[in-house]
Amino acid sequence: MTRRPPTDDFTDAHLKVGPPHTWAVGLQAIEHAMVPAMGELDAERTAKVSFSINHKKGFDCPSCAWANPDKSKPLEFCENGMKSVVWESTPVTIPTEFWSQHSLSELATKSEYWLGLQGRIVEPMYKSADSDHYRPIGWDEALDLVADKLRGLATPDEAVFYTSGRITNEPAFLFQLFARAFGTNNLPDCSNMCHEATGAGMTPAIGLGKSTVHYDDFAHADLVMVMGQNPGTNHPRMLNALQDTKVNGGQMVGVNVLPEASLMRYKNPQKPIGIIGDGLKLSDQFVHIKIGGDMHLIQAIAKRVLLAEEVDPTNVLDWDFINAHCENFEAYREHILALDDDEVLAATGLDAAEIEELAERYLNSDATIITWALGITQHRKAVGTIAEIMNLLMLKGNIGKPGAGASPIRGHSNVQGDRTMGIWEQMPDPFLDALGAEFGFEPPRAHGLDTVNAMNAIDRGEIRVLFSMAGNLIAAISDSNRADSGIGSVDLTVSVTTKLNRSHAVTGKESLLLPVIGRTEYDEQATGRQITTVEDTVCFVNQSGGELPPVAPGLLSDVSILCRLGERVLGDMQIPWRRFEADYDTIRDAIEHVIPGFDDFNERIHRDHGFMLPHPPRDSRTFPTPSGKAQFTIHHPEHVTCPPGRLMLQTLRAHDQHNTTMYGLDDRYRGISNGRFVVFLHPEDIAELGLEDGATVDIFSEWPGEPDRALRGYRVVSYPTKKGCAALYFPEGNALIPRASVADGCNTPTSKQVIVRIEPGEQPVATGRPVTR
Ligand SMILES: Nc1nc2c(c(=O)[nH]1)N[C@H]1C(S)=C(S)[C@@H](COP(=O)(O)OP(=O)(O)OC[C@H]3O[C@@H](n4cnc5c(=O)[nH]c(N)nc54)[C@H](O)[C@@H]3O)O[C@H]1N2
Ligand SMILES: Nc1nc2c(c(=O)[nH]1)N[C@H]1C(S)=C(S)[C@@H](COP(=O)(O)OP(=O)(O)OC[C@H]3O[C@@H](n4cnc5c(=O)[nH]c(N)nc54)[C@H](O)[C@@H]3O)O[C@H]1N2
Ligand SMILES: [Mo]
Repeated sequence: MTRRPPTDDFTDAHLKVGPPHTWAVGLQAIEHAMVPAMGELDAERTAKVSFSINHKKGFDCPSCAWANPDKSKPLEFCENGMKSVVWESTPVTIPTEFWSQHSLSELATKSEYWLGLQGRIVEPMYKSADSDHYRPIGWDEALDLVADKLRGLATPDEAVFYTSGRITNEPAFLFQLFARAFGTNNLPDCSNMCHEATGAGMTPAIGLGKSTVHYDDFAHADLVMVMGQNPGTNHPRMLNALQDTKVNGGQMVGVNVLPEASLMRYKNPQKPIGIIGDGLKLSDQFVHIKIGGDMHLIQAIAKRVLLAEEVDPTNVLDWDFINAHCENFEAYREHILALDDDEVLAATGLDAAEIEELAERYLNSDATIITWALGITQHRKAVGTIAEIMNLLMLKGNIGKPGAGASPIRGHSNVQGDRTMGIWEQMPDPFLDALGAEFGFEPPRAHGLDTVNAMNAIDRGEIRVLFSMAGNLIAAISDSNRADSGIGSVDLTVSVTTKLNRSHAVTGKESLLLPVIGRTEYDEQATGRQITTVEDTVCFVNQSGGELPPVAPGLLSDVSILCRLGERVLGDMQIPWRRFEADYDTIRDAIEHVIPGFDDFNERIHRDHGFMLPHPPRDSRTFPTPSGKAQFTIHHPEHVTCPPGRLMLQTLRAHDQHNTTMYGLDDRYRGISNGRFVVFLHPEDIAELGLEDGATVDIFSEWPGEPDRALRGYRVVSYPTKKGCAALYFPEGNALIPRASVADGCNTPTSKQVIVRIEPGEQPVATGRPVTR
């Protein structure tokens, strides 16, 4: 039963708004997961994908980076993981005539939903500089064209090599090797727009930017603080871990601008108690904070802890930990004790009793985990906020002890692994030294371009080739209209991809689409079937190997494309591209030589199917900072206030989307169905703006010296967001985010902190894309 793709794009004509849910995941979630799967795949394909997802020998779920429990349940997947898998393994493919029927100009008017529904791309496609259409091209011709363009550049820095966290370790390692052997560190990735602040905030504190917890720590925590994260939609299997915390007597606190359903109650679809009854209460306290108030909140808790220590100098702080492992405590103490309490209340929008209650919970807990995601990382002061989370944890020795730790929850399934593999525009010298020694070349040392800087360089006409390994940079980056107009200056854009997205419609002068096999499909090479590997958010590396036949003959793997290109461009260097393509074990051998922690890589992957990477702070309380000690660091919070009549806007994900991919048009837990062009506003803000629930509005953002950015025709939805804080969906919201609005110290767009003005609008959005000028 194969569904045919729609010819018309969607509209919001049948949008329905109901009350938000107060619980997440239950029987309905399983139904939602299975119905589309059965509808689009044949029964055998469905059974195969659902039983092999996230199993030791199956494929790694491409949806998110959440960790697997040690013993997989019979069905270790969630509704959203299943949607992602069905979306990829659909048997719908794009017929050749599609490309002559639809020009790029037309495709550029379509929504991501419509583009993705057209099905899998199954032949390499080429658009020449004088055409508005793609046409089929052979693999050899396509790769020769890329090689010619790269070899013809005046300098390697005229090329940019973008990666999305969809790709697995082996292609990621080869991609950065290719870029550096070619001569550039221009390796921006989705992480620049995502958790960059996490690495930048954690590394000065503990020497490393990765989670200090094991999966099992959730079961042993006294307190878990879930900050700026919507687990029910974006990491649904994390609710199982939070359930373990609660069942074992621990407490949970949600800190968020929105009362997300999954922070309130959980009905586990894989346990009988989840199917009947009200499910499990999760948050013992919900802290309804203002956008950008988290640094003030963390400092206020720290101040309360330090004041308690003055009363009882022996029992509050973990002096053993601080004395043995930390530096700079006294300066930090002095700084925090000077915190202005009134400023805290204004910046957080909380009252003193709420902060006191949370501080008491922290004081009384012997083992605290703080988790966070984009509600913490996409703000101007994101880096400092994360550093303050580290300070707070260190006060009570919550690093490297059971049930405790810092737990950034990463996004893409392998975004953390890609970074480990060297996807970063500023990899440190020890990595570059080892890479150069392994392959006999001198890697470039000057830092390359991150995503914001790469897009700015594109705007200035400095980039000739943009090569994207997965992803949808044009839709994901801030300032959509600048991205759309700037990209036309690039000579060639190349996209290695499974399905069609906006970056394939809004392109450089010439454009190539190189279609690949997906994670659910097997990868057959000269020495037999290959596996690749991924690293999850708690540093566990596991294998991934698909079991479905590729959706069409003639697709290549990510690895094959890179090896064939490497051979063409860098054939005279000592890099064994052909051997790498034939046998991925040889790529893993190279990774083992270059990257610490991958000893006996092949043996452990083939024998045990996975292993934990070393993490000195977590494993032995050793800190790879310059002095060998953990550092208390000092940060100054900023209370960004909106001018009168303005609101602070965040852009976030609906339940039926994966970043720029739309699986459907519902945001079930928030009560939205059949549409996307809504702006969530607090009822009092609606009244103060003289608007009404359901009104049509235009939304503007302002930036000094630049014309207003606009998003027109949105529908107002009265919602229990924090007063003064608005929300609408990404990626459409990128139209409002000025390119220059970035986080201090890591250049991440402030996707959750944009000041906007909202005015009555005339026309509701009529097609799949809103008007943005
Ligand atoms: N199904 C699905 N899964 C996904 C993704 C997907 O799109 N779909 N994306 C993947 C990726 S790449 C990532 S990075 C993650 C993203 O995972 P999340 O970070 O959960 O993603 P968002 O939807 O952006 O939600 C951000 C949350 O932060 C809150 N928030 C916003 N501003 C603030 C603030 O100032 N303070 C506090 N305390 N809270 C705030 C918002 O209300 C919202 O609940 O999910 C990954 N998993
Ligand atoms: N305003 C705003 N902007 C944001 C965010 C936000 O919250 N607000 N979030 C940011 C975040 S956290 C992230 S991570 C970025 C996401 O940025 P990206 O990672 O660039 O975007 P995705 O939508 O995840 O990319 C999906 C595309 O990957 C390709 N793909 C999927 N599977 C495969 C595969 O197996 N192999 C290959 N080769 N290609 C594949 C397909 O072309 C698919 O369309 O967006 C960022 N932008
Ligand atoms: Mo992300």
